[in-house]
Amino acid sequence: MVAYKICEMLDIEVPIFQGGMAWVAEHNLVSAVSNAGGLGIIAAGNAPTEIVREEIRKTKEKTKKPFGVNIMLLSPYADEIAHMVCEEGVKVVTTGAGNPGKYFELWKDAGIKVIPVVPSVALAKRMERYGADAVVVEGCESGGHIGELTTMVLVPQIRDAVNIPVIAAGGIADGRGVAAAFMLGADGVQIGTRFLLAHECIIHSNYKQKVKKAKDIDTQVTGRVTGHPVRVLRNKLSREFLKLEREGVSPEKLDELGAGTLRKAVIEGDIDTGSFMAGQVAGMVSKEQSCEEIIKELMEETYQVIKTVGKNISC
Ligand code: TUI
Repeated sequence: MVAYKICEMLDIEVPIFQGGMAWVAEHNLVSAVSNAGGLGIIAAGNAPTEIVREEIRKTKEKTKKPFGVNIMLLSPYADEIAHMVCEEGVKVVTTGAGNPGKYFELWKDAGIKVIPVVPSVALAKRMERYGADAVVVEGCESGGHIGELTTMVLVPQIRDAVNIPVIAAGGIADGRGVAAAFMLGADGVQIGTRFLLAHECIIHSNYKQKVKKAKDIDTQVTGRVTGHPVRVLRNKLSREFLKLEREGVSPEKLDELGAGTLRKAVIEGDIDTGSFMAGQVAGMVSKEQSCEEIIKELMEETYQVIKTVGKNISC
C-alpha cells in the first residue's frame, strides 16, 4: 500500500474522487463512495440552495466519512451555496464551469479544503496562487461541461506548473486509466461515468442501459457555439442540437433547447429528449457493481498494471 498525500490531506483511504455529476451525485451515491474509502462529492448543479443543504444533511446521516460538494459556478444559486457550505461544515469543496477566485477567503476562513476543476495550465496556476489545496485536472474526454484539452496532455503540463496535488479526470474508468494518470504525474483520480452504473446510483434505468450499450464513438459534444460545450451520449436531442448549431441558430435559442434536458434523462429516462451526459469511456463501462466493488477493483487493477509494467521494463 502506498501512502497518498491526497488521502492524508482529506482523511480518505483511496485517492479516488467521484465526479460531482449534476442530478446524479446525490446522498445515496456520495455516501456509498465515501463509505468505500473514496471521496463522494455532492453535485449542486443548478439546484436551489435548500435542496443542496438537504443533500448535505442526508449524506451526513449515511456516512461519518469525509465528502465534498461540487459547486457549478454557472448556477444562479452558486453564490448562496458558496456561503451555505460554510454553515453546514462541509470539509471539501470542488468547483466547476468557472473561476472560484472570489470565494477563496470565505472558504479558507471556514477551514474548507478547496479543489477547483481546471481545464488549463493558466487557471491551475491562478488557483494555486489563490491558495487552492489541490486541482482536479479535467480533460475533454469527460462527460458534461468540458474544456478543450485531453487528459493525456493536460495532466503532465499542470503537474509541471504547480506544486499542489493534481487529481486527473476524464477518460478514466479502470485500473489501466488510474495507473496511466499516476504515470502522468497525478496524485489521484476523479471518476464519473463508471459510477453511473453503481448500484447506489439513482439514475433512471434507461440512462444505465444507454451507458451499457454505448460504443467508443457514441458520445458527441453539443454547445460549442453557445460557449458551453457538453459531452453527451448521442440521441435524437444531440443530433437535433448539432443540426441547429450548423444552421446558425442563436446561442440563446440553443440554451433554451438545452434547459431541463439533464433532468429528463436522469429522472424520467426520456430516451429522445434527455441529455445523457457521459464520458468517452462509456464504451468500456458495462458492469453494474456496488461502489465498494468498483473502488476495490480499481485499486487492485491499478496495482497489478503497475507491477506488470514495472517487471517488463528494462533499459
Ligand atoms: O463542470 C463540469 N462539468 C459539468 S457542469 C454540468 S451542469 C451544466 N449544465 C448546462 C450547461 C453547463 C453545465 C455538467 N457537467 N466540469 C468541470 C469543468 N470546469 N469543466 C470545464 C470547467 C471549466 C471551464 C472554464 C472551469 C473553469 C473555467 O474557467 C473559465 C474562466 O472563467 O476562467
